[in-house]
Amino acid sequence: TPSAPDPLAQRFVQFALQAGVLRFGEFKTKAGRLSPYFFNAGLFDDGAKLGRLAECYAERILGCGLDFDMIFGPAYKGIPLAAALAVELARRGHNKPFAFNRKEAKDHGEGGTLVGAPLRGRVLIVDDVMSAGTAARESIALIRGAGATPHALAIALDRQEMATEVAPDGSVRDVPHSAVQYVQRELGLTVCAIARLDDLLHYLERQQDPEMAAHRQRVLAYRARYGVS
Ligand code: OMP
Repeated sequence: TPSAPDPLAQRFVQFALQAGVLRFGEFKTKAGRLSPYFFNAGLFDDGAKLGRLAECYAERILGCGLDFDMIFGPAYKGIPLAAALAVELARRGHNKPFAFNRKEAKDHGEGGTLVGAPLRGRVLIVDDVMSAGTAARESIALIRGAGATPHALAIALDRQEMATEVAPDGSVRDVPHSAVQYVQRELGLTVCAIARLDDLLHYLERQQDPEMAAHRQRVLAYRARYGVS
C-alpha cells in the first residue's frame, strides 16, 4: 500500500461505496475467481451519479496528461461511459469525437458494428474495470482491425490482478504479471485508472468500523492469491 493516498482515488472509492457500486460479499469474476468485492459500474444509474463518474474519469485523464484523438467505449458498459466522458471533456474545453461498437452486426439500415465518429488516429478506450485483461484485449483488437491505433485505456478500477493468457489449445491460464502491466508493456498502451485495489485497501485501513476491517482482511487474502504488487 502506498504511503500518500491519492485524493481523487480516495474520493472515488467513497463515492462508489456510497452509491452501492462497490460492494463486499462473494462474487465470481469473469476469469472465474472468487472475489470478496465487486465493482458494478452499471449501478451508476442516475444522471447525477453518471455525471460525477464522468468528472472523475475526466480529472484522471487530464491529470495523466494523455494526448489522444478520439474516445471509444466498448459495448455495452463502455457506451454510456464514452458518451458521458465526451460531454464532460467538452465542458472542460477538450471536445473529442467518440464511437462505440454493437455486439451484434446489423443487417439493415446503416450497417456495420461501429457507431459514432469514424475510428481513426490515437484512440482512448474507456472501460469500467480491468481484472484479467480479456475485455481490454478485445477492444484493442477491434480498434486495430478498424485501422486505428489503440493509444490509452481509461478505467474506473484497476483490480491489480494477474492477467490470463489463452494458450494455442484454447485453455486459459494465469500469468505472473498484472493485466495492466501486460497492456502497457506488451501492447504499448498507457493505462489511467481512477482508483486501484491499493486505493481501496488504503480507504479500508482508515476506517474505524470493525466490519470494514473484516472486509479488508478478505480483500488482502484475495490479493495474496490473485494480486500483483
Ligand atoms: P477482465 O476482462 O478479466 O479484465 O475483466 C473485466 C470485466 O469484468 C469488466 O469489464 C466487467 O465486465 C467484469 N467485472 C466487473 O465489472 N467488476 C469487477 O469488480 C470484476 C469484474 C470481473 O469479472 O473481473
